[in-house]
Amino acid sequence: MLRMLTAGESHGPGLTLIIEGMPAGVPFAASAIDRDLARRQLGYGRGGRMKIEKDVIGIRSGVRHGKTTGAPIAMTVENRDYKNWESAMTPLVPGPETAIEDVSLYRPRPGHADLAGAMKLLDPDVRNILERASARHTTMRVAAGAAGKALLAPFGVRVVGHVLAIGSVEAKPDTADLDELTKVTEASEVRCADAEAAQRMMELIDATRRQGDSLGGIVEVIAEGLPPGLGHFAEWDRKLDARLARAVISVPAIKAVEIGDGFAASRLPGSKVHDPIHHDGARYTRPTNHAGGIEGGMTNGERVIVRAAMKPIPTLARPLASVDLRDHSAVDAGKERTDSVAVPAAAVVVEAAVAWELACAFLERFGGETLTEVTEHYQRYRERLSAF
Ligand code: EPS
Repeated sequence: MLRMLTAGESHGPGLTLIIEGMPAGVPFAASAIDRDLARRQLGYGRGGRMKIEKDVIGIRSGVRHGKTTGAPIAMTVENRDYKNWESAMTPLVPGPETAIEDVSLYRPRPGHADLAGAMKLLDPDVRNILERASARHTTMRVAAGAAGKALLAPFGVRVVGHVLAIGSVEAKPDTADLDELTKVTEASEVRCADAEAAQRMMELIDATRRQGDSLGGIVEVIAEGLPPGLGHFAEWDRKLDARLARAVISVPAIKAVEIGDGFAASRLPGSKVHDPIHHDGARYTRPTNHAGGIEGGMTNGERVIVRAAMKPIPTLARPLASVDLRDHSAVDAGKERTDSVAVPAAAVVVEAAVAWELACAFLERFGGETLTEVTEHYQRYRERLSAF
């Protein structure tokens, strides 16, 4: 079983990820992780913080000479901004020169974790809550996703995320080819495969930023090359769609998840929703993929398609009404430096969340101590499947 844990505050010394259960012998390149970390940092609408940070992975254990060893993999990313926040975030007891009120935040932002977290901890200073609830920690979700991709890559599995909407602007990408989609998406400042919509998205972001406001959007992740039978039909917590939904909705600001046609399927009759079954002499084929590659909680061999809706970022340059948690007086919500739109970054984070969950399901199905054993289990299944 693969498992992982992340740690780290937004303005603390750095971020940590520990992965356990990765088989030995998986080719594992820091450069591939850095590429995904850099993709997450891009995107029109990001704020000043991304000019400070340049996320670079440090591999501390579990990888030797470019391959996993079977031991826990520990990875770190430094927060360059920490040097500007040391008095606020030092793990040491602060000296008399630190004015605690200056490094605390008492004005919760509607939509952020601030108020619910303050009531949970019964602490009027929301600093401890916002530091951990910040989307900064998604850096390590992306690193975990890159590790998941490293496990899946030898089996020809690809996972690609892109932006389908920002605010009211919807994209209509006209390609289903993953190479083409990837090429256009990687060249787009909003990670959108529809160039005309991308232009309108950037105009909308500019106008929204001028008004001190923020925007959400919709991202889509496509996974290609998965064998059938990942996940399980038998029990609620082993269903792959359930696991993907949990992984994706745990990404900050994600409020809804769809598999395949999702909500739209509820408005159509069954004859327009379910994908007919054919056989071409060599394998089962499906002329359509409304199911998004998952039936009965298992992959069916088609592309897995997951969409996620992101709400607008809660920190607003023109803040909403709030209350000072020390005396309950009416105040404007706190405003820290922020992004106005992080949907392009969310496409990379959701891609990583999906890749990680698929890697977990893959290893549960074909598990082994080494990549060689996993490959043998996978190939044996493929042989049996082709005769089925
Ligand atoms: C965030 C606020 C901003 C974002 C941050 C998430 O940070 P800061 O308060 O330092 O300007 O840039 O995202 C990241 C640092 C990141 O790496 O994605 C928030 O409040 O959630």
